[in-house]
Amino acid sequence: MKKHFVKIIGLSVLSLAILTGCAGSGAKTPATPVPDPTPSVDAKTLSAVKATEAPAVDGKSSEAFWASAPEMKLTLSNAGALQGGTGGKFENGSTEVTMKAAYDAENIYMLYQYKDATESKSRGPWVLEGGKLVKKPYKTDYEDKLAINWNINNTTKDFNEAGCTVTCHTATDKEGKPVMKHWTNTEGEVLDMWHWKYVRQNSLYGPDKPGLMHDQFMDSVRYDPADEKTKGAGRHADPGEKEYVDNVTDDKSAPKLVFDGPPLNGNPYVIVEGLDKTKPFTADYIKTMKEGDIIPGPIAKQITGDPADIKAKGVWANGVWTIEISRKLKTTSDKDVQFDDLAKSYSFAVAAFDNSQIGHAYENLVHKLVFKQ
Ligand SMILES: [Ca+2]
Ligand SMILES: [Ca+2]
Ligand SMILES: [Ca+2]
Repeated sequence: MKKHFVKIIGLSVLSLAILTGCAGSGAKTPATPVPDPTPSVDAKTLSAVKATEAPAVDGKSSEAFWASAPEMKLTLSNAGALQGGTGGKFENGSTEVTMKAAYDAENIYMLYQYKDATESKSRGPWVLEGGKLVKKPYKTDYEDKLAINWNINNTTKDFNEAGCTVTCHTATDKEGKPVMKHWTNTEGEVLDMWHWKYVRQNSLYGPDKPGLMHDQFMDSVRYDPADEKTKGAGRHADPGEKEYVDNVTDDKSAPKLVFDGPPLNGNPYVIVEGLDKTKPFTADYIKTMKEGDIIPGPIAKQITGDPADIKAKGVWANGVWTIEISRKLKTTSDKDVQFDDLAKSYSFAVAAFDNSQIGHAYENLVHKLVFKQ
């Protein structure tokens, strides 16, 4: 009885955090968390089936095992309310995600499908406007993204009941404006964060080859407005190479590179180093452009190692994203969830970003992945 009581108190505190934290300040209308109507096992649990073939990670659900894998649906909402409504649009700030999972002796595979009316494939591009090159702001020109967080070794307290809510904090930036940041509450609490980024990583090896889902983690580093190094608070890329640089000169007045020929990666809004042919940007290049022409905002890197553990490919068609991913069941990094006991369940939570750097659609829920034997 006592234990039950403590749990209720604990969850009430979490509910309060939901109201006052992530969806709270900065939002014009604080979002009211929707009570979870006694969820069935199926709504909360994703069963990974055995993959009968190694899938092509191509963003198409053409493999036979995907047709028979059970689906789990989850609703992400409140996208417009975050960070003063600066992004995470979707229709009414909400989208429904259908998920499937499969595995073989080596890998886990996942399939996500969700509605997004816009294929947001530019990220701060340079655009010729009125004869001048203008760097578009992230507020209006950003990529689509998807994130999934896993509780590494169940280190993060209350994540398995409440999901990312426990990591969401309201802080104040240098100008005194409220900002929302993620970090875990205690040292040693670590989440594995898989972050798919359409522009920067989907076409890294060409239009028809798998790209990456950026492999990151979240720890307890707190946001301190006086310390620029804590801008990302608890969010970090897995140790290794940085996945991109901005295509700007040091004084930020012009692009650094332009394509020399067609964009071989398939997306004209990103230059992939080592794949696309490029030449330095010069003022003369503008004479070859016409009004509305663009120069990519980011230069993406074909990274390897710890931050490159997850293969992914997203394809947008008719207002729906289909994203297929693959990761080894086990890696050697302590920044990664290890699916090393297939009899266990693994808690995760999902968020989606529509043309948005920070604001995202999310849920105040957590789900469990189990492996069907
Ligand atoms: Ca979009
Ligand atoms: Ca990793
Ligand atoms: Ca990781």
